[in-house]
Amino acid sequence: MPDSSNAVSAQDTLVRAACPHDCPDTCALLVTVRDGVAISVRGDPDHPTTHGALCAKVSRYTERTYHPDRLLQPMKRVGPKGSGQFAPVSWNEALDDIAERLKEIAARDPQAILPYSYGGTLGFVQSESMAARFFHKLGASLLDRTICSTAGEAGLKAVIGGKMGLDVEQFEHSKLILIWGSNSITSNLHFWTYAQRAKRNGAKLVCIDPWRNDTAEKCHDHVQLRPGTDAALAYALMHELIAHDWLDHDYISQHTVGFAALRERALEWPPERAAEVCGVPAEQIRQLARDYGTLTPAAIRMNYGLQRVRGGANAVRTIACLPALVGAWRHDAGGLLMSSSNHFAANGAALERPDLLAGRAPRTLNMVTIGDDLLRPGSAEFGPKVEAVIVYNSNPLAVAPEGNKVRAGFARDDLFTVVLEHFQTDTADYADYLLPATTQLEHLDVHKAYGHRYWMANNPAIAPLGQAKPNTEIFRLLAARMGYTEPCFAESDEQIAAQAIAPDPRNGGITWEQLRASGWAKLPGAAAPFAHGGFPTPSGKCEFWSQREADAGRDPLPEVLLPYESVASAPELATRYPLAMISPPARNFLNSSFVNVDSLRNLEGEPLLLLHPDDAVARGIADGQMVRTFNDRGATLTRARLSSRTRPGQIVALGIWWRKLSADGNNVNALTHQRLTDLGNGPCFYDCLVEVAAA
Ligand SMILES: Nc1nc2c(c(=O)[nH]1)N[C@H]1C(S)=C(S)[C@@H](COP(=O)(O)OP(=O)(O)OC[C@H]3O[C@@H](n4cnc5c(=O)[nH]c(N)nc54)[C@H](O)[C@@H]3O)O[C@H]1N2
Ligand SMILES: Nc1nc2c(c(=O)[nH]1)N[C@H]1C(S)=C(S)[C@@H](COP(=O)(O)OP(=O)(O)OC[C@H]3O[C@@H](n4cnc5c(=O)[nH]c(N)nc54)[C@H](O)[C@@H]3O)O[C@H]1N2
Ligand SMILES: [Mo]
Repeated sequence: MPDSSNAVSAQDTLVRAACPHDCPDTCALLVTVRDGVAISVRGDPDHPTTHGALCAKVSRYTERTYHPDRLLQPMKRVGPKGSGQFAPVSWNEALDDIAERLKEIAARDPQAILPYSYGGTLGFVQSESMAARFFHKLGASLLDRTICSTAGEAGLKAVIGGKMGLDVEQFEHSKLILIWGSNSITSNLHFWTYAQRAKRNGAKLVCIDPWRNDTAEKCHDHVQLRPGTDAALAYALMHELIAHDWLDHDYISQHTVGFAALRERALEWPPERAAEVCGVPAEQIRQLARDYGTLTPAAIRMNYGLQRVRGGANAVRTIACLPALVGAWRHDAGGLLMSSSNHFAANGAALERPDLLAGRAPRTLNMVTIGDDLLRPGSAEFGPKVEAVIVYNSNPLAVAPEGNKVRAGFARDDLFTVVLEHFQTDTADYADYLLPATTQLEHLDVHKAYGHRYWMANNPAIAPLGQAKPNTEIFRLLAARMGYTEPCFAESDEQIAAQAIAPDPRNGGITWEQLRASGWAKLPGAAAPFAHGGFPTPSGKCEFWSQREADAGRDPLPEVLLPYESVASAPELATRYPLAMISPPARNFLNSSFVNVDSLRNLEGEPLLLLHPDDAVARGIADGQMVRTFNDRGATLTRARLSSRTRPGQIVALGIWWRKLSADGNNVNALTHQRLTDLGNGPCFYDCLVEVAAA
């Protein structure tokens, strides 16, 4: 850890970089380097959405990079799986052995090999470029990367055609902002800056969230609904918009499909009915509808928190109908933003080279069900038993649902596991080979964003530490050992980065060469993407009623689907496990990343369970006491915090702690299940019943 003063001096160099983390903000970074050491990471003051400010986590990025526990050499397992006992080996020995093992398995059936990766870095180069080429050429099982956002994506796609929305920079001009299923101060801090400006300009801010999170504390109103009931709330809002004729009839007739059918469905949802389902006062729903129908421009910042339940996609679908009804899309500062991903045109085919499959169609496994899938025997239906897993950019032992099954799967002695990592995570403890990967300061990358509209460049600031290598280089070396000779396996990171930005009008004329120098470049395109319609749906309109959904045998209108596990929808289960648990992110962690950075872990303290005082009293639990949270799938041991910031009947367990840094070697995912969302095959982390008892 560099301890020199981090005041910039004349001999320092300043490197333009980008935050790699799975967060909507994708900040522009300025890294100060002195004598080959990165001494500070700051937010670029000139980048509009970063505006010189970083979150607590990434402002400590040097602490993470130079952490004494960084993996700096390849390691081979010497103890039992899970024991975390390793001995150093050379790169040659590790790569030769891994290639031999993969060849041997592939000779039987390459689908027995599974890549497992997600959001450790969102860079195009270090995520699915060389890695995807490698697994495509191998013919390995494909991975459906569903663990975060695919339900919401499916919901948005059905109604507005894709992950597009209003420009985050416009929110300061909104007069009403609904922060729906998002704890902005924790997970979308730079949006919050715009929301605060709007507030100072007289806008009303409303947070729609089951618990009074830090963001709700600072909004004018908080609609504290039960998890998984958002579609009912949205339909009641429509009911009121229709009943009071707060509608933009001109926008509806020109740019939407299916209003008559939607109207009929919405009229089944008077506020009293939704109030019953959502557990909020009918009067509050009426007021929210009045605000939404009369304050212009009205903007919705919807985020992924509301789609981690059975009806997640349909909840997003229902909410996505609202802006068209009131014509909010006409305004630069109106409409909705969930993700800006599809404003960008990335050249996925060039990066990932699916053509290397050469006509083969390997099975696809869903990353949410890794627990079950690792424990499944081979069968005609499933295909071969999984014999090898290569994990990179992910920590499934901590983040995947039904963690006890995930652990049992990775503990299989007949499973060959390779983990590419910065640290010895919970997953790394189960590796046969643990390979040291570079961090964002040590490698090159190019990023799009899902919360703003800038392409971002990441220039390497320092040389790789120890023997660490970029993911790309590790897969390049493995490809060579497998005998893959296609020229794409010899491409440098620089050559890969240059292909990421597709030559597409959506990207304007942005090129990699320019981007590297400038650090960031904004997409062209109007602030209000749908002011004149032009939705990327089959009809070109906002589809309240979806022919595509009808053709797939599903409800052509958005549906209200209650959770798999809730008192109302699973009364039998609720007699044993009456408390609904949600587990959104802790502010100072990024999923399971940063949990091992001491200064940040100290800010979070220890794994906590927020419990309403009524529920605590009923169970004889005092504030600060250790409690056991349990259901049929598992149990955790955490400290209880009595708080009226949650509802009676609902607990909040902020995540995602490393198991091995928790009191009992378990984390919140010991309790979650592997069932999937209505559309998009996503996880249902916030659709989970439990019971709590004093430990
Ligand atoms: N500090 C920090 N920032 C992060 C992350 C992190 O771990 N830490 N993670 C990053 C990642 S990968 C993602 S996907 C995003 C996640 O950030 P968001 O997309 O904002 O999603 P969550 O944080 O999961 O949940 C946001 C809020 O939704 C609420 N919520 C839960 N269930 C429901 C529901 O049924 N209805 C409604 N209306 N609200 C509900 C939760 O209580 C929470 O306050 O943030 C990114 N940013
Ligand atoms: N209960 C519960 N579970 C959840 C969630 C929740 O809200 N509640 N949130 C879910 C969500 S939204 C998400 S997105 C997932 C996130 O799940 P993951 O994508 O697995 O995210 P992380 O836990 O941050 O783990 C990423 C790992 O990648 C490593 N890494 C980072 N950069 C690199 C690199 O360049 N190379 C290599 N080889 N490794 C690297 C990091 O060290 C880290 O250990 O978790 C999900 N799980
Ligand atoms: Mo996520």
